[in-house]
Amino acid sequence: LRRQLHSVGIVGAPFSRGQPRDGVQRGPDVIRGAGLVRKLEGQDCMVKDYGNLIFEEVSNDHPFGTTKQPRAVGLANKQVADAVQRVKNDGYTCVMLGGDHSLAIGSIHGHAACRPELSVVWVDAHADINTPLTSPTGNIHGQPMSYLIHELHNKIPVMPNFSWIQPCVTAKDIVYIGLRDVDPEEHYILKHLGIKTFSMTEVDSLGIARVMEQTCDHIFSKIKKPIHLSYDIDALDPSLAPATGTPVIGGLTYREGIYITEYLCQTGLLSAIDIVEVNPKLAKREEEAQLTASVAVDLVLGCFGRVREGSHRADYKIPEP
Ligand code: 6HN
Ligand code: MN
Ligand code: MN
Ligand code: MN
Repeated sequence: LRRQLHSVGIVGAPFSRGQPRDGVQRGPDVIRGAGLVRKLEGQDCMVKDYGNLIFEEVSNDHPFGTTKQPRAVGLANKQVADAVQRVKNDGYTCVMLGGDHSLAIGSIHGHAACRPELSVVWVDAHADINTPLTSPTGNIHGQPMSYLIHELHNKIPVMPNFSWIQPCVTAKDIVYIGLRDVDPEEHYILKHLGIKTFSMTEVDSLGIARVMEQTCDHIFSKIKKPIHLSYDIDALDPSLAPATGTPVIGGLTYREGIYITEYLCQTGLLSAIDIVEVNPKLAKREEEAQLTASVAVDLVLGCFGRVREGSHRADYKIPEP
């Protein structure tokens, strides 16, 4: 199998205000610490690490209705959107390292500014499609999709620091994989908008290979569109990714999780990737933090040409004695 060369632009987003648990802001550094850049370069990727964004403290960030810390989340996401747009304009496939999943608002928004026709593959135990008015928790990491979908625009109140956000994805251009903890209001929204979902039940019944075939049939039904892959580490089973804020039993195996990335890579259309919700502070032991980070690295490697059968350079020759 011949390797194709990828150019990868990495943006760290050390941000936690989309949910209440401290530590997820250390995600970018623990994922880098597990060897991300070195391993990508080891598989012949051209890597530019743009470093971490710097988020200012926001004072008097009182709730808007029940929604917590809207000003901090709105402001941070504007920075993420600008950064992702820059990475795309520089010609890289963008990897945004979170941080909590609220950051997908900015990542998808910035990506869509450069690639308006994009489709979204959302790999997660959760649907993250609550509106501010349906959210049972008020945590914005459970809401990002609701701000981005055209069909939900009239359900979204105007919140402080959110006025720059315009819906940029259509319900038919979204596929979910790995769902197993969906709130009733979210379930209604998914069905009402006819969004394609592969819950863990479909992963069980179809197998991950047919899930990926059908995912691509769905998003490429008309034209080949660039793919935004938003990968919440809690899609994986907690035995593999224990260091995360909202773990749910019964998740993707390592092989299923990696297969998703290998399959999307070989479409040649992966254009931006989020890896979010790695929280080393929630590990019971240091090994749990390291396991979670190294699985996160393996997901990124799968997105950029790593194949389990192995590979070799096009010009390789067996040495002669
Ligand atoms: N995540 N549905 C719950 C909520 O708070 O809206 C959980 C969200 C989890 C979000 O894991 O990115
Ligand atoms: Mn999740
Ligand atoms: Mn729930
Ligand atoms: Mn999520």
